[in-house]
Amino acid sequence: MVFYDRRHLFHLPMKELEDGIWIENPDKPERIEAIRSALESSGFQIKEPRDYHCSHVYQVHTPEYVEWLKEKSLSVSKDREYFPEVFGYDKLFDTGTPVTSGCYLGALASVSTALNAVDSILESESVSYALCRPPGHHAGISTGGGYCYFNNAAIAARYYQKHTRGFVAILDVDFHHGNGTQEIFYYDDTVFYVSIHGDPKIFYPWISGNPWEIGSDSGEGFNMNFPLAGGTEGPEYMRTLSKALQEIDDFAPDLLIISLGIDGHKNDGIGHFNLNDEDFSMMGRLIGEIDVQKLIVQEGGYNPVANSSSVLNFLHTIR
Ligand code: OKP
Ligand code: ZN
Repeated sequence: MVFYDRRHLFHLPMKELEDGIWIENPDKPERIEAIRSALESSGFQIKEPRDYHCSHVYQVHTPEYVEWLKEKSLSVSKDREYFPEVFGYDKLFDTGTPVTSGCYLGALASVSTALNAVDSILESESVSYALCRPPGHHAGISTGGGYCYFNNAAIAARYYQKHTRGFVAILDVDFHHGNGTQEIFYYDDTVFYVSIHGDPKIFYPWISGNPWEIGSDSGEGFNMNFPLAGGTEGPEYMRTLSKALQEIDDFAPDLLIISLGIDGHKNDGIGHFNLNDEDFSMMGRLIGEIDVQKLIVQEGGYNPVANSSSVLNFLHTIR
């Protein structure tokens, strides 16, 4: 089942500060609208989600952060955006993630999209796809960043556990390391976070994503990072994916959440792998070999054309 919420259209970030220069913000509504219309034309039925009480957000994020974002967002005027002035002393950790007038409600709708998909899983759907925007995997316990405000996948994992007490694995295949998801579950042995991403020595978010970050205390061994070089092609990527999937299979989760980014596609302007449309078919096929219910949560992917073909391919092969 596919879930989508049109309220993401009210979140319209304008600019991002990159290396001291203002550029156009790549998190455009079109990246998601392209996927939606591709899914519609190939016969997928798309459900508009119902809303959930905002309390689910507090299973992951601190009240201080959520309240701060709400107040800032609801007070910024429609044609403006708020950027942190002093980094390290504000609740957004980078220069790409402005507070817009629509970001709070948009981020809540994005969370709802993921929670609706979890409900379908609880009602025994085998694979569900949450077409989320804004994305979530960079959002940490009390910080936003990397175009992310609330961590959709993490909130979905907690919501699932609330209903089942089950074990959850999160496989993150976005080009960037999901520092937020890693942080949220770092001390937790009930959620296994596994990520394949561009080497953080070179690529955003720089602060995390190394192989020695393995989790801590009871979470030790339940966090795993597979950094890859820029330019990585399909065959090497699939070898790494197979290793990651073997680890997930050993963990034997009750639910597998896939943080699906398309920014590893060769035509994506933000990520730096060399994957093509067919590689996303192969990814879906390999992941589908694990016999467990699956929740796919959309993360990055900035080329509308690559997004739609790759998501279609991925959804056609996963099971
Ligand atoms: C979000 B997601 C700053 C560059 C920041 C942000 C990339 C965010 C990616 N000089 N670029 O994981 O797709
Ligand atoms: Zn990304």
